[in-house]
Amino acid sequence: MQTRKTQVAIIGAGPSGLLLGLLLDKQGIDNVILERVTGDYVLGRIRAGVLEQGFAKLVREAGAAENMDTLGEVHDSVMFSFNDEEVMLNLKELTDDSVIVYGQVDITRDMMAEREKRGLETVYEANDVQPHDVKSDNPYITYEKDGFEYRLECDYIAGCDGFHGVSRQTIPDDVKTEYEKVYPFGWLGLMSDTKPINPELIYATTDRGFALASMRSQTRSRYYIQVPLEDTVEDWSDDKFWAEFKKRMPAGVRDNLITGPSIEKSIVPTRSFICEPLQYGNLFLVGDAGHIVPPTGAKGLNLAASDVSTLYKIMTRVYKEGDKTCIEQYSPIALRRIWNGVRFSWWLTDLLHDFGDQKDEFDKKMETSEIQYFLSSEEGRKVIAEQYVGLAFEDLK
Ligand code: RFL
Ligand code: PHB
Repeated sequence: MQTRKTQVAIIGAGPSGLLLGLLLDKQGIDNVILERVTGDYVLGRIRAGVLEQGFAKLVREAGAAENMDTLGEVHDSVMFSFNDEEVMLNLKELTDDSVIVYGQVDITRDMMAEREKRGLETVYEANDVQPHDVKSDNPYITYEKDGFEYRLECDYIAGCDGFHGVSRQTIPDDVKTEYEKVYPFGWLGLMSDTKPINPELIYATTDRGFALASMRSQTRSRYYIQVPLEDTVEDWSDDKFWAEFKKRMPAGVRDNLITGPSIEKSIVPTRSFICEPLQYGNLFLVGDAGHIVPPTGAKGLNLAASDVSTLYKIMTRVYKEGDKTCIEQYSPIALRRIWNGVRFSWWLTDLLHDFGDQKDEFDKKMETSEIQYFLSSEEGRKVIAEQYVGLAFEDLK
């Protein structure tokens, strides 16, 4: 067994781990990332597309924003539609803020490249990653790579290993509480190299179910439709997807749809999940490792960013000022913003999707009435817009 040392050991080279690693490095804090799969595999996961300005600011601070700031598109508005009725939310007017459309794959690639440029170590294809003694002052991680066993000693462990990672499992069951809601549908996503149907994103509610028109650029579209949980990608040929998607777009934009071969198609289940607390001794859960939201409000990656922001400020204080008491602030600060994001995603998911038998005619009338109430007044639109662009990050005490 070979033994090595670092200050912060990071498990997972997704956006959370990479962003945290770059920020810590900027503060002179040594870190190593252990990732289970290859870099190419990480980049093969097509996920988020909408970044809050708070996330973008952190990426700038991390020194990986050049492409995002030149290729990312600033969106000042977002459209909601209810069958054929269109409602535009002008984010800029309502909040003086906006979002950036730039793919998770691209931001991940940019951060990987920056990490490599700075010579920071990422161990890809690290197997059997296992944190140990996380309650002690000398935690360590064991892993296997290319047939050799390693022991990575550290001061702190950042569990950035996503929903299925090992970090959360390290917190004993009698210490943690997990809150979960599983929704009765999935999202079928299709990516194609075609011009987007509309300049702004469209969140569309119809009698046939929900649909979302998003994009990665002016030549690449990302579209989603709500599908039954039992459906598989094989049930959906490209032609079938395009026909159904078109029917769910509002009449005013439907005819702008340009179709083409899919370059990716996948189905994701939808759920809300939160683990409390997010800190156990010297182990911290960051991003999807500690919480999941349905994609409706585009909050998953953005919540990961606020976790990273809090943890990196804490680590900076620990190493620069020698103040270890602040580590207790991680879980309460991170969770306050997470619960807000979870509530917003749950609310939008509830109002915009078809819940089939789970909702009766009365429930449906209540849904319509609630969304109309919010969208018909400036105050109501503001409440939606300020959550969509993202609430401010909380500072340490
Ligand atoms: P990730 O991205 O899952 O990365 C975790 C990494 O950890 C590795 N790993 C391990 N490594 C070592 N040892 C182990 N035992 C390990 N177990 C796992 C994994 O291989 C992986 O590389 O978590 P992270 O970094 O916290 O990032 C979270 C985001 O990926 C996620 O929240 C977003 O993608 C959610 N999301 C969206 N968020 C937004 O803010 N805006 C959006 O527009 C948005 N759209 C989406 C989304 C998620 C989607 N899916 C697929 C769930 C759209 C979709 C369709
Ligand atoms: C995406 O572009 O993939 C996307 C955009 C907004 C969402 C979810 C996903 O709410």
